[in-house]
Amino acid sequence: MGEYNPELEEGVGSEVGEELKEPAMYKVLLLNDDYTAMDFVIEVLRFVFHKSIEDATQIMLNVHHNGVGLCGIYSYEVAETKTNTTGALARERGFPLKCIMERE
Ligand code: TYC
Repeated sequence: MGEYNPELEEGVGSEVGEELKEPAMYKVLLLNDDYTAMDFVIEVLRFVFHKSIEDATQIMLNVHHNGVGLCGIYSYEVAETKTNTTGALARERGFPLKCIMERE
């Protein structure tokens, strides 16, 4: 997608040697709401984020109790794809589930 990608930004930070730095990483977070089915959240964590049933259940309950939970940390492109896929699946199923990405 041709959206804003800070990795491609020029100017400040684009100094000699920049290419030797590790690429920025992004947290993908799930937000709690009162309507999304717990089973659906577990499904998303299993199939989009490749979590085991046990880990997916733990992350879902963590979000349910604390309001937010970490799904994983990825490169910009991977984080963006997982965030968008989660949003699309939720919309398709009629759930208000919110998935966001945040620079580490
Ligand atoms: N709070 C939801 C419920 O009680 C479950 C839920 C968990 C929703 C995690 C969103 O990211 C979420 N059905």
